[in-house]
Amino acid sequence: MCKPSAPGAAHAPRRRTAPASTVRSGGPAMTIEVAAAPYAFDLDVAHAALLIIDMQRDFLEPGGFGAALGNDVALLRAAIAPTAAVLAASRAAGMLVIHTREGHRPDLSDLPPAKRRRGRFPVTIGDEGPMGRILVQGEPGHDIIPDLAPVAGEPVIDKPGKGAFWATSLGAILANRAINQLIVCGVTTEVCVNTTVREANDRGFDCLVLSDCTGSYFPDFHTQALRMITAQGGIFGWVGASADLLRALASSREG
Ligand code: C5J
Repeated sequence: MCKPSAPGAAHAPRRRTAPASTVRSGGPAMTIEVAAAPYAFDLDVAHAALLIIDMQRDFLEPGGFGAALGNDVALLRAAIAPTAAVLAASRAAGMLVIHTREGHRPDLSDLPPAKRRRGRFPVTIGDEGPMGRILVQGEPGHDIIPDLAPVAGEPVIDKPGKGAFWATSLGAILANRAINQLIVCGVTTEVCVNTTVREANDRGFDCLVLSDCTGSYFPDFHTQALRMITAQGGIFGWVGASADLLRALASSREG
């Protein structure tokens, strides 16, 4: 049983052999303890993936769709530097990295009319926006921001909904790689991050959400969305800080 531990509290990560029940296939695995709430997360690098949700130009860049709706993109951009550090460390550790993008086919055949109508905005999904057609695959605004661009071999999941599992091949990709833990970064905390974590939880994944690698246009939603994850003993998963994950990954590299 892990002891409660505060994210951000500096300590040397402990290594332990994971019970076989925490591993989907293969034998026992070495895990590294990452400080988190509501208690430490036992990271099993060989069976974990970094999942970066919707770090797209339209949500994060000044002049994108999010900004055009009057949102302060600086609130989301604060997550870029910590996520870039986690991305680099995850690649160095050989962890599977998966990126997602919210968007729709150019013919909009996968865009539910209800989603298009919602908000009664003057310009909406599929319309011409500041960075091409809004949330349409292939348009500049749909791209992942350059700081977090995927590299060859990293799956990019195009998702038509808020959750990354719905109507995508994410579940199959994770099953084929025997992944049972997800380190989750991205935007926005209360929408696509939260929806994906809930989907993952129901599918049996342990999720560690990094508080400083996620963001919302509404700071109170960010705080409450993270609280919802860790409430009731971690009803949807764990919340930690990137510094603690980086420390744990560094310790695993040291052998
Ligand atoms: C939203 C998302 N907020 N990626 N999308 O519409 O969270």
